[in-house]
Amino acid sequence: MKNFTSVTDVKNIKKLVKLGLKLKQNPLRFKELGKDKTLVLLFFNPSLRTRLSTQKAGMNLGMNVIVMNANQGWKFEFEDGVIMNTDKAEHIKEAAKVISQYADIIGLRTFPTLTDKERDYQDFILNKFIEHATVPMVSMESAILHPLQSLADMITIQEHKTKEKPKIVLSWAPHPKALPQAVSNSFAEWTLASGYDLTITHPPGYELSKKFTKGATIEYNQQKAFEGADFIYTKNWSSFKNYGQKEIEDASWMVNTRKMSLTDNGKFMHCLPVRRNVVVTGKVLDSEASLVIEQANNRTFAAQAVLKQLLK
Ligand code: AN0
Ligand code: CP
Repeated sequence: MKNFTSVTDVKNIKKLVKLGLKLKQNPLRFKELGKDKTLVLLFFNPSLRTRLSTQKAGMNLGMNVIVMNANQGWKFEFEDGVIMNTDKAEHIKEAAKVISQYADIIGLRTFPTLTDKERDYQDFILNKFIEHATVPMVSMESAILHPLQSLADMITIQEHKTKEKPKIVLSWAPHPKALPQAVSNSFAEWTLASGYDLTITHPPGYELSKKFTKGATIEYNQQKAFEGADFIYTKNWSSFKNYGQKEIEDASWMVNTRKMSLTDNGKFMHCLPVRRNVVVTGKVLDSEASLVIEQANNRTFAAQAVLKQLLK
């Protein structure tokens, strides 16, 4: 593995999930592996889980970790050949090479514009970093994917599934803000690559990019989708087609205990942060069926598995 940006960077998903579970049993087992190595984490956007769990993962492997709020440094220019006479003080060409001299691995969080679909779906900023960095890069949520979240989700599903091929439902839910499609794209590509049975349910107009959902069943009736499900993964996303827009404001899509009762004793999942009583009722979040805290816990071991592979 050269970089970690998508499930397509992973040779063997099952093995990586197993490694995560092994590291969970004994997080400090490879404490020597990262000795005198430096992990630099750059955040262009807010984070609680990714920031702390990736830092913790590096520390568990014995690495030194430097975390930077990238918006507080010089403003970067990403375009080639421009006359740099605006507010952008530093070109990515120098910046990525400079950071690479201080780092053995670089992590990057960069959200989409939600206005420039082409730029976002090229994963422009992440790929500019990859182009100019000279060390491995780890996506800590890019414009279109969130692979560390999805790996943690696959670890969580592995721990809780009672069938070889569980029925997994990815359900759109309401949210006051237009959000990225990254978590949903990523969850779809990882569940499908893992060979699971995936149903995606959302109001018409919220179809995700086919690039990540090929092989999934699309069901516009949320209640029908929930029937017999083993896992309900809830997330809001803005429209892909009508790019970055909110199509409807339908509170009836909130997940509640009545909908959960249609499942086959299904577990509830969400990447967090989650808006209580908008996306899902507090009752579901506080119920035995909720895996959200364990998902967040598994972020450490997912990141540790990835960093371990990259350090090798
Ligand atoms: C972000 C998103 O939807 O991509 C981060 C989730 C991990 N969520 C919010 O901005 C609320
Ligand atoms: N799930 C997740 O990535 O959370 P943060 O945005 O807090 O990192």
